[in-house]
Amino acid sequence: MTFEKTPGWLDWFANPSKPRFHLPSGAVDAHCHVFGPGHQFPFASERKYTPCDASKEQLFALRDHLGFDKNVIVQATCHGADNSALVDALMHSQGKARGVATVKRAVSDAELERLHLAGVRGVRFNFVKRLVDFTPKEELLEIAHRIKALNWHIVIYFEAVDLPELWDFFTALPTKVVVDHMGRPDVGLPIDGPQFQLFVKMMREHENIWSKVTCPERLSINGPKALQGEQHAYTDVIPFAKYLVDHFSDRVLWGTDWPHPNLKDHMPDDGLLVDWIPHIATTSALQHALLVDNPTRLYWSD
Ligand code: 0GY
Repeated sequence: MTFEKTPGWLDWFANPSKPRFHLPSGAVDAHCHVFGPGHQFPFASERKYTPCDASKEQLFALRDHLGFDKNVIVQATCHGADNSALVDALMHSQGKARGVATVKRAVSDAELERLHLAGVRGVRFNFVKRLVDFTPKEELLEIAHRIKALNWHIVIYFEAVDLPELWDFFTALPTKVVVDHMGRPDVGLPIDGPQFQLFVKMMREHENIWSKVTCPERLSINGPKALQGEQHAYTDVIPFAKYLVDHFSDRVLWGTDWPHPNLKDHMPDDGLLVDWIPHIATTSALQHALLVDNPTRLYWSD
């Protein structure tokens, strides 16, 4: 089957630079995706966008080029609850990838067991309205209790403006909970203002809640301007990510978000994204926690 990309869709950056920042041995890219390829793993009929292809081979080549040791591959919404492309990537990773799946309430125990054997260690609940249709919270809670038995965790994706309404649900989840992209703060607002501090409060009061300090290219208002020969880009996102790394160093993760779905203005050079890391994790101890210890504990504890 062939698919027409969503008009204006930006393809991933084909020749990323070699990072100047040397990743520590054992580093994990803890948030990335595979898309199709569509002829092998068709995109879901309920998808809100049709991406370019981004195969497991291309992901593994990027991993090696950037200097990562492993990947955590997160089910992208364009594949709905069909985890075939994810499972195929995990099975071909030689133990170097773990996964976060999307499942529906009707998923069987045998299917959960199959996903576990392939390397899945979590499920993703998505609340970003432009990406998914609404799923009733009681269904999600039922899934949460079933996957708890497998010692999996839950990845949640939402916009910062929706946190007040979702707070009670998130804070009642029975597993470890990992928030995508710092809960998508508006980085034009002050770091000590009510929006970001509500997120900080959730992490402070709930020690089961972790955060990915990811996606400066998605959250930045300034954009990549400083990429032109400057030291680093996305400077407006740095204080937010650094705050979380400094305050919750044992509950933060970092990932590229390759192949960067739904970027409208520019596509980042993944090598330069890696060069952003030492600006948010400013000591080798913090870098080791962020890139090695935390993801290894969460995804490779067995
Ligand atoms: C991300 C962010 C986005 C998309 C998805 O699964 C997805 O479709 O996660 C987005 O559009 O903000 O984490 O890759």
